[in-house]
Amino acid sequence: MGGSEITYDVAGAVALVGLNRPHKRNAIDDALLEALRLAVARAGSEAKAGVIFGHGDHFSAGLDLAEHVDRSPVENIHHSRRWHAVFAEIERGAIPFVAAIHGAAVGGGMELAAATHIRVADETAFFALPEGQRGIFVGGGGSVRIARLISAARMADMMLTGRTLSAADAERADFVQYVTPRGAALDKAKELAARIAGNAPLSNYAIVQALPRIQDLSHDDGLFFESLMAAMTQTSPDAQDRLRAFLEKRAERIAPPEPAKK
Ligand code: 1HE
Repeated sequence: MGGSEITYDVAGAVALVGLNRPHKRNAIDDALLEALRLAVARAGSEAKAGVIFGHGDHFSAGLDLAEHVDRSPVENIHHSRRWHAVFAEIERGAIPFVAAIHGAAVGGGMELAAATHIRVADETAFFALPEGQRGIFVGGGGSVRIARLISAARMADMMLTGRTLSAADAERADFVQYVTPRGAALDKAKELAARIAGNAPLSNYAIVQALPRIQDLSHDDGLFFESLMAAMTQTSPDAQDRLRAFLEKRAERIAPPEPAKK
């Protein structure tokens, strides 16, 4: 697909989108971004959930710094807006995405992960925002998405001091939702994506589209929007079938969480 900078596969109902510039630590250049856009659009039409992961030893080293040095200010604005458009297709597109992260997820790599809906990191994962050291600023939506996930205070700390977060730090900071042993993030992400793909498509769509928008509304408007979404989903044939399945004891029961490992 669009050269080899992205790999694309579908396994069952799950699209697997792999960043594939391992020799450059999956640094994101224009070609990779365009291939990512195509892969995300294809996933939205062919799959019910997607996983984004990195080939090689890292998730992504962020912006391709070699390509970046030659841009004028106006070219920079257009470049940043292209990142915004592609990441918006992930965050508010047709299907939910899970990021499987190992090694570096830095700068634009962390911004890409922030555009997905669930982040799984293995123990080797680390997160950094070296923009301050590089003399630049985030441009892939991080000031909105990362700041909302981990707080603007934590993000400022990372950008100003170069503080690096481990997988465990990132989980404590609410950036990462699952931490796995080394090498297990992709399998866990696939397992979660397969589970997500089994949900009612309209509920998944409402979660992807409505939930982030509701966070941008006032309390009262948010509650009203919620009622509209509730009415839309709960009167769908899919919901009626699934509610009946529960009442007729054909649906899976909710299991309590597994006891924590000692
Ligand atoms: C790159 C990039 C890159 C590696 N652009 N070429 N991002 C950064 O500031 C992160 C910069 N990268 C690193 O700190 C390290 O490369 C890593 C910690 C990610 C990995 O270290 P390591 O030892 O495995 O690899 P390496 O030897 O540093 O790099 C291997 C090659 O990848 C080398 O190229 P080579 O031709 O000399 O082999 C590196 O130059 C190349 N490489 N990272 C270009 N980022 C929308 S705005 C977003 C703003 C940002 O993303 S700022 C953060 C940028």
